[in-house]
Parts: sequence; structure tokens; C-alpha cells
Amino acid sequence: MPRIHCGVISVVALLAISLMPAPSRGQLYVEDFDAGNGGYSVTNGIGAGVPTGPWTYSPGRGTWFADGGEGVVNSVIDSPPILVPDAGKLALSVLHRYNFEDDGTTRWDAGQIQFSVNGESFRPVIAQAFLDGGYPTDRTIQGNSPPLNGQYAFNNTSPGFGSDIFIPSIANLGEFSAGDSLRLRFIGSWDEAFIQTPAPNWEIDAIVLEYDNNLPDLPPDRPSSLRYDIYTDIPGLLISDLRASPKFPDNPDITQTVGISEIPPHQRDFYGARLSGYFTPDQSGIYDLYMASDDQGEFYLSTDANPANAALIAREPEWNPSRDFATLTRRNPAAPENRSTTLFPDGIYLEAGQSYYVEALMKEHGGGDNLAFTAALRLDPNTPAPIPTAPLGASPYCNCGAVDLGLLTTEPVPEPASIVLAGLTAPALIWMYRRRRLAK
Ligand SMILES: [Ca+2]
Ligand SMILES: [Ca+2]
Ligand SMILES: [Ca+2]
Ligand SMILES: [Ca+2]
Repeated sequence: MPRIHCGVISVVALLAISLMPAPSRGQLYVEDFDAGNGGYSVTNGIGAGVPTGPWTYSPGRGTWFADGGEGVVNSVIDSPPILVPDAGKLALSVLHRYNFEDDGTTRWDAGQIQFSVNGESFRPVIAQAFLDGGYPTDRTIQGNSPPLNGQYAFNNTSPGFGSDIFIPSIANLGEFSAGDSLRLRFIGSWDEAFIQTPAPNWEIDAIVLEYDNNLPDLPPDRPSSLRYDIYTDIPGLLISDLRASPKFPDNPDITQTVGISEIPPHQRDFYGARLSGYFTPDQSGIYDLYMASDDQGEFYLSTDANPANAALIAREPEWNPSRDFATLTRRNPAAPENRSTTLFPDGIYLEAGQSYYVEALMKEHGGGDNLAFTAALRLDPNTPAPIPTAPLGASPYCNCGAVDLGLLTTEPVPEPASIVLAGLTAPALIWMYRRRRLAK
């Protein structure tokens, strides 16, 4: 069990280690797993599968470790309930090392820290909450490893992993009330095929919770939701195959909500998807919108909150990879069908605070399946902004790098009376004028 803690270890972690195991002033929870497993419990297969290398307690090393798994699997350890005795802001420090599969292009397997307060659903510690040793944010996890697909999480190899060095990750958990009950969750998630070696994929040496009222405020949550209808057991690659089904549009087999403008990718075969709701931009301006899907897809935008006014603004002719809004592959290079700039080169004017009905359709036959749309606001009215690489979403708590341009909702957002009076029909008229002009 002798082991050297070195590398860049924060003051918080050093303090924690030097004072273990008795909690010191400011610290409300210290667990180094040296005298026992800390009362943490293992659950395998949240979302899908059972891993071949679930979380295991190592008395010899004084750690919890997960060697990884293969076949769309995950494994979590949950802390026992931790009482927060006094109100205040909490910092979480985790001393750990990890080695998750990343081929340099795609981050396949991952680990993420989540927490639950007073028995509510676990939510991720978001990338913006880390003060040190956080998740990489250049790419989200794209492996078929629910429930981390599309999110930021620990991936690749922590510094000094091969030399048995543990690094600190320190996160701002935000404001707590006296008497709150907190649980921590460490979720490892793996896709099919390769498991990075050497094991373990994740090993946790110590955990500390500490009061720190100098922590910055976390970003406010702005929940987003769109309706996601699934029409099962329909073969064919074409939107016309979906439209030909008696189930479409009013009798989907499954209806869910999603928090960003994307359906969970790679979930099934022989189905149709409809993603619908309202986009309410924060800023007035000229927008361009984009879609990508596998297989064929269509994307509609209304001039207002009325679905009857929706018009086709983009479509996916065949299929493309998840979120690939920019490629010209399987699209007309001279006039890419998947972007509104082809049908509406002058852009689409949208008014701040006005809810616009949006609807994206996809028809999956086999193989991969995905559907997403996004938007960009022009800074120069004459020039489209760079094509986004992520879907829309207003909440930073998606932990997914979504493009935040406004709210996504399943019902129109009520407008303040002043905005209704100021902008009643002008944006719709402008867009309808553009449509009419282009139709000639
Ligand atoms: Ca893997
Ligand atoms: Ca330990
Ligand atoms: Ca499929
Ligand atoms: Ca497909």
C-alpha cells in the first residue's frame, strides 16, 4: 500500500490528506478508504448493460477501482448520505487517476461525478464547476455508452497514471442549506469493443467535502425540453416511409422529452423520430439553422408559434454522422440541403422573446441513427456565422457544450405584454416576405 502522492496537489487536497481521517475545520466529510470502503454501494447497468469490471473496493490500496467493461455497460458507486450541518458553499475534492478509451478523434469511454441533494435525481457535476482537474471540454463523450453519451466527462489518461500518481479534481458543488442530505455518485461508462489498458480505467483514493464561501456562483439553470416522438417497427430510409405509416404523426409508440435539440443517438433500428417544440431566442437577429440525421431527415420552422405556419428549411438527403452539420458528404456540395442558408441565403430573422415552432423528422432503417438541429446568430447580417458543432440547449446542466441561443420548450413561452405590442407581426412578415421572394 505504500504510495507516493505527488504531482500538482492542491492546497485543499494536501490539507485533506494531512488531516485524514479526522475532519478538520471547514471540512465536513473526509473519506480516504484506507480503513474501509466508506459505505459506498455499487450499482451496475444504469441505462444499459452490466460491466465486466465493475467498481471494486481494494483494502490493500485503500481505493475503489473499476477496470472497465465491454458491451455498452456502466457501473456506479454511490456514497452513503452525507449530512450538510451548516448552510454554505461546498467544494468537492477527489484524489483519483483514470485511463479511459480515447482514439484521439472520439472519446469512447468515460467517468463522471454526479450528486444528489435530498433524494432528488442525480445530476452531473458540470464542466464549468471544476476549479482544477476537470473534464476535457474540447470534445464530448461520443461512444455508445449511456448515460454519458454527448456529455463532458473524465476521459483519456490522467497525468502520471502509469506511475501510480493520483491527481486532485476540485469542483464547486454550489450552495447548500443546513440539514441537506448529499450523495455523491461516480459513474464509469463504456461502449462496445475496446477497453483501454492498463487497468484500472478509474481509481479513487480519497474524497473531501469542504465549506468555501468564496466559491463563485454557479451558472443559473435554464431547463430546456423538446418533445421526442418515436414510431417503431417501420422499415425504410425515407421520410416518406414515416409519413406513410398510420402511426404518423398522432400515434407515436413512445413519447419522451429531451433537454437539447438532439435525440439520443444509436438507440434502435426501423423507426421514425419527430423532435418538436418551440425555440424562443434571447436576441433578435438574423439566424441560420442546420440539421443532421441518420437516415433521411427534414427540418421545419414556423414563422411564429403556430405549427400550421411551419415551412421546410433544411433536410438530410441520405444520412450523416451525429452532429455533422458541416460536411458536404452525401449532400449537394453546391447547395447543401441540410442548412437554411441554401433556401434562405439572406438568413432568417427571429425576434427575441417570440416562440417559434420547430419540428425535425428522421427515418432510421438500420445501422447508426441520429437526429439533431442547431442554429447560429449572424454577427454580420450579410455573413453566416461559423457552423456550430453542437445542438441547441439553454441549460449549462446538460454538461454537453450545447449552443445557448434561447429557450427550448414543449409549449410556447408567454410573451410579456410590452414585447407583444412592440413586435407583433413584424418578424413573421419579414420572413414571409423573404420566403415569397425566394420562391419566385
Ligand atoms: Ca470502449
Ligand atoms: Ca486511499
Ligand atoms: Ca440504428
Ligand atoms: Ca441508419
